[in-house]
Amino acid sequence: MKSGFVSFVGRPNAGKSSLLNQIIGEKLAIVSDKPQTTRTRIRGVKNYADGQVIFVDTPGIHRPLHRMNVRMVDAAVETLGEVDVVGVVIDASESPGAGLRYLLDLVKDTSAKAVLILNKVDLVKKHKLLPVIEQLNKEREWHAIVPVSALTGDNVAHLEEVILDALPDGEPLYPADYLTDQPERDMVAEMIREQVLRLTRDELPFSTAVLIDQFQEPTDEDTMTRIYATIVVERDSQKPIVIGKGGDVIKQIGTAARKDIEQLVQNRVFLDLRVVVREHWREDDRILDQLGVRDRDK
Ligand SMILES: Nc1nc2c(ncn2[C@@H]2O[C@H](COP(=O)(O)OP(=O)(O)OP(=O)(O)O)[C@@H](O)[C@H]2O)c(=O)[nH]1
Ligand SMILES: [Mg+2]
Repeated sequence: MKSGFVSFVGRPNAGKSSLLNQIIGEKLAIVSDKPQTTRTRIRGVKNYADGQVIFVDTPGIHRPLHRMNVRMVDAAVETLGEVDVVGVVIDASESPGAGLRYLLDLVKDTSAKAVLILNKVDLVKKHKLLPVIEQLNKEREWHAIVPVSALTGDNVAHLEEVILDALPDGEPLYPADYLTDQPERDMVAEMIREQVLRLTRDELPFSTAVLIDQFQEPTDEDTMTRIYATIVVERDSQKPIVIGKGGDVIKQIGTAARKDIEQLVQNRVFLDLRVVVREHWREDDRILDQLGVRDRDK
């Protein structure tokens, strides 16, 4: 039997969370077309006939301008010294730039086996992929280079084989029915934030957070799951954007998030959303702790 940890690290938007979800077959991490979506590490555990893999999704590595972003990047970088395999996820449809350079330098010193994952191959013509592989092959000794599409699932099973094979011998570290380290409450907050990301633009996605104020499990008298949540924004001017004309945006956020949450909790959900302004919350350690923008292991 094999067992161990693999972290997915890469630039924002490379498709790390999509890949985690594709492998696990459940939506463990929210995904958006905006960068810096993931803010914490997210574990997903998968069992195979010959082993167990703990996949760790991480926030995208970027230049941090706020305290929150320092925590995010730290959470990703820390995994480099803790895992057995590092999956360096690269958006193969993007031309290489300074960000990629920084990422490759960062993973240079990891003692973990490094697997280069070229994602989004559904967007790239094969003949254009080969020079990219050749170029990146010169960068370091890769344990393997695996092109995949996290979106279509193309070649993902092969990637899983490569990862499992690279892990040390060992017994499973988690019980067979263990899926993720994320508490349900956190997943609910993330599902709401995912809809905020989907329905807003510009600075809003970056300066929004979601706090769960109350999570009422169903009882014999009240069979609904009742959730009260707060959407935090940074400035007064952002509040009306999240709420929308006559409340239409927040209504859309609520309706869409509720569908996902009902799927998650397997029950009918009453969802109450409010919006509050907390200036500079991205610099506020107390709020960041509350939001779980931190290492869950510490
Ligand atoms: N065409 C295509 N799009 C993809 C693929 N993988 C991810 N995407 C899209 O790329 C965008 C970013 O995906 P995420 O999974 O959120 O990326 P991430 O690396 O987790 O991003 P951060 O959390 O911001 O670091 C989303 O719009 C995805 O739908 C892929 O294989 N093909
Ligand atoms: Mg992500």
